[in-house]
Amino acid sequence: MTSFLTARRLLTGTAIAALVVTTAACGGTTRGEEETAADAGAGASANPDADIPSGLAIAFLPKQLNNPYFAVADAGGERAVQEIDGEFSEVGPTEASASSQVSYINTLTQQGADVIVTSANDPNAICSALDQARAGGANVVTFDSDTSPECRDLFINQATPQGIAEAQIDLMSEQIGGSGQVAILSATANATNQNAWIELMKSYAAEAHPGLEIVTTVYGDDEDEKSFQETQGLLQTYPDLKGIISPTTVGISAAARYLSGSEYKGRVALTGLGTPNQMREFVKDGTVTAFALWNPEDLGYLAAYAGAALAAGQITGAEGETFEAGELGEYTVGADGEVVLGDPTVFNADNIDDFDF
Ligand code: RAM
Repeated sequence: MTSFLTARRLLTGTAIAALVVTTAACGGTTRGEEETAADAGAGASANPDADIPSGLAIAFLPKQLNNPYFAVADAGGERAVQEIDGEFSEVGPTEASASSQVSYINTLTQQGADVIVTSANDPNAICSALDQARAGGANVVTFDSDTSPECRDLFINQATPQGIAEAQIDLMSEQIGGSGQVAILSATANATNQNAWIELMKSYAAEAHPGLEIVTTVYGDDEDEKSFQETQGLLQTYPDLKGIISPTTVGISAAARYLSGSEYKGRVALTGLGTPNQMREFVKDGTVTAFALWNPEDLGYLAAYAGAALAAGQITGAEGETFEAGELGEYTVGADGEVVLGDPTVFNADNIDDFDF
C-alpha cells in the first residue's frame, strides 16, 4: 500500500488514472475500464484494524489562505498529520470565490495527493476537479463548508447546522430584548455553510423569536474591507436596526471594528461566529456581549484523522463506521458521510480569556 501511494505521487494525472485502473484490475475486479478509485472505494468494505501507512500526503485547501480561522484549522490538521507520520501541505487561493480552488485541486491531483481536505466556497464549482482527484486515487474530505455530498468521501461538520443557527438567534434575541430589526452580514453568496445556517436562522427565528425581524442579508465575501463597508451600509439603510448577526469570523470582526469606532457602539448589538482572539478587544470595549464558535484547531485535526482513516481503509465513509481521531477519541460516520465535531461554545466577558485561538 505504502509503495503504491509513494509511486503514485511521482506520476502525472493521466498515468495515475491508468495505474488506478490497472491496480483495480489486478485486484480481480470485473468492472469496466470506466471504473475509478472512488467507485472502487464505494463498494469496498472497511477494515477498522488497518494501520495508517506512514508518508500519507495530506493536503489542506481552505476557502482562502489569509483568514485567521483557517490558519488555526489548518494548524490542527498539520498537528494530526505529524502524529501519523504523514506529509502535510497547505495550499489555496487568497480570494474565497466559487472556482478559485479548482487549479489547486488539479495540481494536487497531478502530484498524487493521498488526501485532500477542503472547505468549499461553492457546493458545485469544484466537483469535477474533485472527481478527477478521486479518480486519481485521492480521498476527499470536506470540512467546515461542504460540497454536494456526491463530490467527496466525508464531510467533517463543526456542529449541527441547527445548533449553530439556534445559538446565534438566541444570542441576538437576548441582546435586543426579543424584538426589533436584525440584519445578517454573511461571507460569500454561495458558501454552503453560511447559506445552510442562514436558512435555519430564519426559520428558527420565525418559530421561536417572532419579534425578531430579519430585514436583509448582505455579503462581505470574507474580505475584511468589504465586510466593514457592508456594515456601514446596513446602518445607513436601516436606521432602526437593532442588531447584526455575522456567521463568519471575517464578517463579525470587521463589523465589530466598524461599530466600536462609531456612534452605534453599544446601541446596535452584534453577534455571530468569531474567533476569541479577533473578538477579545471588542468584548472588552463593550461593542460585543457574546458570540459563538467551535474550536477550529480541533476541526482541522479531526478532518486530517478522518482522511487518514479513509486512506488506510479503516473506513469507507459509510454510516455507522467508527475511527480514532488521536486525542479527540472515537468518532462515528453519520448519514450522508457526515461526522460532527461537537457543540459550539459561547464566548463572553467571563470566559473569553480562557481561549487562545
Ligand atoms: C469564516 C469562514 C468559515 C466559517 C467561519 C465561521 O472564517 O467563512 O467558512 O466557518 O467564518
